[in-house]
Amino acid sequence: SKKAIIFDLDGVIVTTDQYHYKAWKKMADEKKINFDKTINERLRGVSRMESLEIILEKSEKKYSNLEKVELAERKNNYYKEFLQCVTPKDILPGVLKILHGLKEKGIKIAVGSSSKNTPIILERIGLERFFDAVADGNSIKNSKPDPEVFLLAAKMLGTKPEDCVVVEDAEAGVEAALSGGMKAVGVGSATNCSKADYKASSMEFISIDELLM
Ligand code: B16
Ligand code: MG
Repeated sequence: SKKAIIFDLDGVIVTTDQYHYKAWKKMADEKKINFDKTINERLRGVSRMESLEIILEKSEKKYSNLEKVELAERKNNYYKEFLQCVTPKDILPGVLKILHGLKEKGIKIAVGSSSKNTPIILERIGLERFFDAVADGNSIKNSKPDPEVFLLAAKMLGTKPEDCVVVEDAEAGVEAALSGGMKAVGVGSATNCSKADYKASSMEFISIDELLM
């Protein structure tokens, strides 16, 4: 059976995915760039600058690198304002039960997130000292679908990739897990992702035995 579970953060542990959407939407509206929930689905698990590039596909204006950095910073400032109202109530259904159950069984748990805001979010939801390892956007060069963040988490745990299961809400994250040689469980938005080894609409409907398949 598997020895470690690596959890994505936004959209798996906590509902911050809606705040990413709101913050990008505010920036896009100000710049009169078309942006909607369908385009937003492509941003799940993708880094901040790569997300901006996807949004700018709909823009007639060409932005310089400096302007792009400014737009990304503007979005991140909006996002950080939304993060100030995040509390433990934003932890998604079923998550705490699974996390405590895994701990009781002595199974290692890690976070593998593209987000540079991971430390702030974990603090806001009161889980900053809960995980055996945290790999995030601050410590990687290549974001999902590259497996770097999950391979780093496995290394920090001292667990071989083939003994890890990743829980993801993003297609890019499922691909990252598989290309890192790990199993992938798709939840939420990733329920549509055909490549996932196992799928459930919410963590509420996954048992520990199913995670350890
Ligand atoms: P930041 P995850 C990802 O987090 C989000 O899904 C994605 O929408 C976001 O662009 C990315 O983090 C970077 O976030 O701007 O906070 O560094 O799903 O990998 O936990
Ligand atoms: Mg996610």
